[in-house]
Amino acid sequence: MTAVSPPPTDPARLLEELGRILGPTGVLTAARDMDPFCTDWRNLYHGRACAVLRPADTHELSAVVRLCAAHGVPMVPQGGNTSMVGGATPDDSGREIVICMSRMNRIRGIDPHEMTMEVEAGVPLKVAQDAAREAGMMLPLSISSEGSAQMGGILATNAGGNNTVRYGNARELLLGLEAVLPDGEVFHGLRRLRKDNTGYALRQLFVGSEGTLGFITRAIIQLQPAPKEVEVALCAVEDAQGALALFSAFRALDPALIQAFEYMSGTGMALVNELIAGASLPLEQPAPAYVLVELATPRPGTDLRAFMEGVLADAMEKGIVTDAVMAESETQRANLWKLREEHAEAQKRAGASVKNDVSVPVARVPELIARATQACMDLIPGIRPAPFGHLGDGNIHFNVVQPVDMPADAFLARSHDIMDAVADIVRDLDGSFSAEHGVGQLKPYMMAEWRGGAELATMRRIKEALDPHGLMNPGKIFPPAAPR
Ligand code: 2HG
Ligand code: ZN
Repeated sequence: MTAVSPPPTDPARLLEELGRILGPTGVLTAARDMDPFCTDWRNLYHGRACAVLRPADTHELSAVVRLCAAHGVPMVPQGGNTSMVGGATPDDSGREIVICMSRMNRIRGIDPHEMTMEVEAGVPLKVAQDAAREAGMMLPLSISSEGSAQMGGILATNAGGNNTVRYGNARELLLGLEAVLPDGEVFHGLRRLRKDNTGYALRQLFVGSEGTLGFITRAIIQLQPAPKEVEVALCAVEDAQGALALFSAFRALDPALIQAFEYMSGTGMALVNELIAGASLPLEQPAPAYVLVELATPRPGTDLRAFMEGVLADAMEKGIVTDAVMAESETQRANLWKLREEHAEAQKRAGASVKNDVSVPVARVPELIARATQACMDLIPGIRPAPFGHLGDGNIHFNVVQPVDMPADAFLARSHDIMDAVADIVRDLDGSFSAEHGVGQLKPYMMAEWRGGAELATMRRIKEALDPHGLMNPGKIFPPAAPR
């Protein structure tokens, strides 16, 4: 990779010029104003920035990127700052400029005939979901951080979440894209065509690029019809094998109905129950593991409830499910989802934890969970494995929480031992070390081993072609290049 350019010759002049473009509220330089933008959600990374910029539209962004590029200043794009891998946090040199997309937050239109929505990058996912719902449709992407996570970051990281099992990842929802390239030029790809074979699908290059190729500024997203019937159940199972058997039972009958199929460990659920206000397990007994399944259909009169009851009754008869509860109201549905969505927050409150956002072929999830649990317990006695996640698409958050009596620092010092032990098993099961959270600055060291050879070399060539001076989100995705 090309080395990052030297520091700007005249930072004061640069800031003055940036202020002229963005106005006084568009440039933050006081440490207390910049702090929230320099620390990640997990509190793993504490950077320093030369400034935080808040452009209001593509035109302003393009102008400031052009200026930063001319001064050789590295730029860190930031949306809702919800990265789990430090993907939006600057380094600690104080040379990087964070460019925050929050002011570019307009929904520019919803087309009911095409069933599309045009959004700016800084629109929070929840706001976009609500707008789709008000228009009688659905934006089929749901993640725990949807109140804060923004559409630009969601696309830049190809976020997945709870509905991937049915609708795919963010990539699959994308029809058109506008982006600002590392030199400030605007890439105009805001088309809404289902068929458009005109060479490389460049818009997809930005999806999953984690801000290393430019700034996503606007996008056209495919919506879906609003569901007319929705059913949610929480099921107790003995283990992940039982969870997989239940998934297979639903899938065999009608895979198109499965909106979400989520796995939770007994340990993780106990933490949610204990540490999250208002969370309470609506089953008689705690279980070793749980499934949250959501079915939905846009067709009224389907009697989804009878269908779900039938599948669950059969699974109980076969001993696959030991107990289950189905939501009977919108409030109950939200309460069941709360038990799942608060897993990350509960684990944060439980002490230090190590996250492994991994994926394997769906049928191998039980083996992943069994083997990784054993490996972690062998590594650190008393460790609390609390795996959970999107079983329906094979993405498990194999997270482990520190032993109760171990100092957090001592536990975190073992992070890479834990990550490597889990990664060994994931590799053995033909999986990926980064399923939906991305590589960020947490995992670049794994790239050479997992995506080495032609794959990483091709990525480097694309990066060098678009960002020859390495100014876009340095230190993310790519491991430092070996000296030539
Ligand atoms: C989720 O599925 C998020 O809730 C967060 O992807 C997962 O905390 C995590 O590891
Ligand atoms: Zn997830």
